[in-house]
Amino acid sequence: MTQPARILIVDDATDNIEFLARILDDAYEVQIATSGPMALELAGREPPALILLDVAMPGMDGYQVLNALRELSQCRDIPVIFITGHGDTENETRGLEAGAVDFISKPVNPAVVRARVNTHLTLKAKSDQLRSLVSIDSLTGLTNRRRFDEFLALEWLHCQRYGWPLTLLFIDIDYFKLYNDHYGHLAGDACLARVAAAIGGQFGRSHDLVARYGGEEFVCLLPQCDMAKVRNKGYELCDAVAGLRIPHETSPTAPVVTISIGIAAMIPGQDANDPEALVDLADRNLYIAKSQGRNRLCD
Ligand code: GH3
Ligand code: MG
Ligand code: MG
Ligand code: MG
Repeated sequence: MTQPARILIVDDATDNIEFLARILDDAYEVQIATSGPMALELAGREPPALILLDVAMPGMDGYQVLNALRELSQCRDIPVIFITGHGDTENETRGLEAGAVDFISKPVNPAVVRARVNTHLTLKAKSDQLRSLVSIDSLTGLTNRRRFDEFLALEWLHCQRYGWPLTLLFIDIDYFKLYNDHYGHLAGDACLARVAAAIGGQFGRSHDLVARYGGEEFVCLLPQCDMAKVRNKGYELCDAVAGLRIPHETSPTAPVVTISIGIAAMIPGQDANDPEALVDLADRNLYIAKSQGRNRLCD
């Protein structure tokens, strides 16, 4: 059985809260906040599937709460429905412009609340599904280049803000053109998928990102990692791929498929101003690993 979606109701008036909660609590898990700061605290800790947000609240009003939510990366995409005063067109327009997905006027009609909540949860699930489809490489099942570029840009800013180092491993299959020439392009595709799975299988931490960067090139982005550990990870990756023992008769390096790795580590904003510098450095080190004989890493 799937968990019911969690809805956060934010309102300063307890009778409003009780009324809304009663409408929704048979189909959803309902969570309550009686002020803006409390809503931000709850949503920031564990983002709900949707937020019903009262506009008129003392202290922090609904618009301020919405703005603050959009500043939190984990809350940025939560659909927010405003609850506004009866026939209050000005507030409704302002709410939609501020990024609310919908508004519901008081006095609240139970059927309307249920229908709108349901619609927005369905839309959100569909857009999440689409987003994951456009982020995945279909041959290998790894994150694709497009998503990697987005993730790298965000991670770069994040590390820059906190002064944390960011590490990139740039991986390239050795003599893959010769592999295709000898075994055919279809066998090449199958080989790519197996190598990708072996690389992906070496990463368990949820904040490490492994992606297919292009053709037979892969990248691993590791936040907050010291160089000794990163080097070790690089050796493990080389061993994992060579350990697949995929025959490569025409490779001058070894009779099996191998990879080479270039490593770069930088403190964003201190060592360089943009993330391309990190990719460039890893790529230069990859080139050195290739020229030193392949099936190795260089940092
Ligand atoms: P090096 O050791 O210097 O990296 O040599 P290499 O032959 O691997 O390098 P090169 O960049 O010349 O060749 C990469 C090859 O990867 C060429 C291309 O046909 C192949 N390739 C790229 N994408 C795919 C793919 O999706 N499927 C298959 N089968 N081959 C691909
Ligand atoms: Mg109110
Ligand atoms: Mg290449
Ligand atoms: Mg290659």
